[in-house]
Amino acid sequence: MKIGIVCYPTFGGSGVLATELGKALAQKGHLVHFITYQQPVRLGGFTPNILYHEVQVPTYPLFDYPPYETALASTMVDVIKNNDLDLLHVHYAIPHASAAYMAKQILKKEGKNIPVITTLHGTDITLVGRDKTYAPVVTFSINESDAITAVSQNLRDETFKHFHITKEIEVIVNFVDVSRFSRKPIDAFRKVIAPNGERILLHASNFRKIKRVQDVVKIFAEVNKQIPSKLLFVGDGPERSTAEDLSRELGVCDEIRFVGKQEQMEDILAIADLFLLTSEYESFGLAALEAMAAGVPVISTNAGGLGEINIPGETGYMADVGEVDTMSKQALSILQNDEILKGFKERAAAHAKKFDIHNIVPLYEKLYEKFL
Ligand code: GMT
Repeated sequence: MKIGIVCYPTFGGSGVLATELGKALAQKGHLVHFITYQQPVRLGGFTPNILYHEVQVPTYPLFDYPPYETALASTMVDVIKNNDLDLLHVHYAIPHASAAYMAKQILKKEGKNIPVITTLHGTDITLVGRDKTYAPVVTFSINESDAITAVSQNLRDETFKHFHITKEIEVIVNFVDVSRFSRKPIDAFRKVIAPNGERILLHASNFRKIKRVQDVVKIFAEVNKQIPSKLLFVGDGPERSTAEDLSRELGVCDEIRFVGKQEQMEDILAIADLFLLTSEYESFGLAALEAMAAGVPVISTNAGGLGEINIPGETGYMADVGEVDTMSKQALSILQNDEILKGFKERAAAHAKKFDIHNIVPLYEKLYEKFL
């Protein structure tokens, strides 16, 4: 098949998932065309069967806001026509689903039918998409998609709750390439972070308000009172400085490292003992799944779809949003004993296998085949 994939090219979960999907499809012999404003971060170097088309947005003094959606729709038309694509798969509704609708209508006038599949990822529905400045367009363009998928049962339910959706939404859960994350820890790296064999806790996100990164610092401060430990913060975003301020206030800044955006998550996860995800909402929590695949147990909130991946007492624990004390105790109960930690690590890795790329990608292929 010749498949167009549209996504955000950044470190966010939707872009990561879309890129990994494209790479997996290309490996299976499909021809994949990425249409994005920048090369997706997880794309890596040259891969046969993958082409990348950059959306250029020309500026003009009149534009206070350059019309990205128009440029995207026009690029879609160009790529679909000139490469005779079979279908277009857009990730994250805003503005990809509406740009795809526009491209589809243009191509229809020229006698080409291009099926559009929209995958909903989370904040496109639960946060941004619900804002009334976007909601009518989001509702319309989701309904106009030929197929709609959501990355968790919870997100499917939320979509029906908040939008008037007239079509079925298929749940195709997020996936992880388990083989990529089953890495041996690099000893030298572990020693740099935890020179005296301290436990390593980890949080990775885009540091938006929804992630509640201050809770991560508070949990760590409690854990650190009882167990020699270090905290790694991976990623960057608006709340990073708040987290840094809090770590100084709580006297744990020397035990915390902010390492910024990182591409080699598998190497970082390989040295970690516990992953913390304190979000107010997660449609799925791909970062937590990647942690589990690397054999790292997860302490998370029970918000959104997190309960669909984190099994309390097996792969980690969950607590209500903001329940910092509970999450600190849960973290300690896992980290205090080597044998207990080992058990959680093994079960987390075993559970992640259910979400392995080889189990989930065929579900997308099956969906695509319906339109050929
Ligand atoms: O978490 C973010 O803020 C990034 C966001 C995105 O769209 O890039 O992630 C969403 O999509 C991921 C992949 O499907 C999910 O694993 C995340 O849970 C989801 N984030 C939220 O729902 C907040």
